[in-house]
Amino acid sequence: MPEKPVVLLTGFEPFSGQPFNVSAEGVRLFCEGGDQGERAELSWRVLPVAYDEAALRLGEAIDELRPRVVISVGICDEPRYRIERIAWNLDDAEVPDNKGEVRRSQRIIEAGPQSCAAPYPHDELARRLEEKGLPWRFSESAGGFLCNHVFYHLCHRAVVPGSGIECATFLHVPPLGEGEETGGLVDVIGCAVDAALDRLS
Ligand code: PCA
Repeated sequence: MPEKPVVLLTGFEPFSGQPFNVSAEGVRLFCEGGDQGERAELSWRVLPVAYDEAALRLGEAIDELRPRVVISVGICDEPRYRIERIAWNLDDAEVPDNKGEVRRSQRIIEAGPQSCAAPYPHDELARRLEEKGLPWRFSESAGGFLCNHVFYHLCHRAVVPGSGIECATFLHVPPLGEGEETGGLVDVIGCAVDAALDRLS
């Protein structure tokens, strides 16, 4: 039997004084729910909301797990799911990260391209969300904070020939409080993983 593809999902720790970040809960619940266990080897990590450390942790997880699919998840302040398609080589946010670092107008990877298109079947994910009646939109910017930072590192790494990563993308999800119903979120993550797995060669 061929080896199951490894799928890495990441969420974030809380930030800006909030007690909870549903992105971490979402990836955990999805992986522990085990629905895709037949098709893939699922792993999840919670990334710190700190510029240098987040990129480091993501890189370590990729080195360790050698995933073919990586889907990163973070919260936004919209009441719908945002399918991010482009990562920008720019840290630019007013708010400090969890280590107190503020970055304005700073390139993420000095020699990297200005932007990176995520290698992922976004239209296929959109079709699945539409089918389930989940609210969504495409987005061409994940902002200037940690979500775009991680997304850019991910895309930059994925597009290097031989990276082993065939599908990578970023999902922005509505914020939910602790204990609020996360059913929709787990569904969305499932759609995102399925769309990627169906695309693998
Ligand atoms: N959202 C933030 C960082 C972590 C998260 O969940 C963002 O949109 O950049």
